[in-house]
Amino acid sequence: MSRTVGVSDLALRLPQEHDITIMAHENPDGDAVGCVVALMLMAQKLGVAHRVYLPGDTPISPEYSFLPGLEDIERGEFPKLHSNTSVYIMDSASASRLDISILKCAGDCINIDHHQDNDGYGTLNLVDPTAASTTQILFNIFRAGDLPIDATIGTALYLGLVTDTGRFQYSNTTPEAHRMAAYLQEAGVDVNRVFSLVYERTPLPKTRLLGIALDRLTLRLDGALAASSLSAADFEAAGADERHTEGIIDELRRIEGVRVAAFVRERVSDEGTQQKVSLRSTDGSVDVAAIAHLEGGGGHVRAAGFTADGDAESVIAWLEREVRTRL
Ligand SMILES: [Mn+2]
Repeated sequence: MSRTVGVSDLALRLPQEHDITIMAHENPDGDAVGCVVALMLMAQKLGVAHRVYLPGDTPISPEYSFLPGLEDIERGEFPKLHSNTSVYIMDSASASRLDISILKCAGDCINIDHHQDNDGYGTLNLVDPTAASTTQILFNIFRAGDLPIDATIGTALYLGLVTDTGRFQYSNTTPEAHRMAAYLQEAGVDVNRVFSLVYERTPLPKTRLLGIALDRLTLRLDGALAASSLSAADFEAAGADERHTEGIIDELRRIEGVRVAAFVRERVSDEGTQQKVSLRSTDGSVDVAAIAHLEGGGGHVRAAGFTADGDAESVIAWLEREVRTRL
């Protein structure tokens, strides 16, 4: 059983909850972290019992470490949920990025997201692809319920907004996004402090990793496709890990004439070696989500990703063929 709900439905429901579990997708970005922290703080304020869980073991990016409550987020193996807990899942397009067994033993599973390809896996679904960030949807819920947004909750909501809009520069930057930012600034959010903490504290390994990635950069299809890859050895040489890859794809994407950017990095685990691939379409004329879907991935028209077997060069060669047919 699955049905669509609106902002006002959840605004009514949230303060009446007794016990909620808050989740987001693995490898959490600023929006995912912002969502879980904002909802956790609001649950605290409302006196709603809650626990917070993020699947996977990728550490939360240090840029977001200034948010409160991160130490309360449970990671790794998740214990069985009460059958009556409502699970709020934020910013996750499909249940494949979550542990399905978690959903089986829960009460209502509430899917709150802005990805256009969200598959509606919740028992209740609030999916709004026009929202710039999932924190914007959460903001709308809080506002509809007249729930108190203080400077701390506002900062968590703002983090999702500022990161998912590329600091209010991407095409998802609507007047609504700016209005939300204005509201939050009036609620006490220090936007310059967030900027300093998120964007002006680059760890040296991240800069070193970027250097290697730019060194590996190749242009294909007459410059329409920019591709780069990093091996496990590269990560080691830079003293870096997956957290430090954020932003590399943007350097590839912004090269003049590039229509598709592809960033491939090697991941070695107990299950073997795989390639994690991020894709960006600069003008939306090539639907990179359609390419990612071919390999079981997901995303938006302009930003998508997937995981593949094989070496980086063969993955990039495959991408080159797929992109060529779409130019
Ligand atoms: Mn998001």
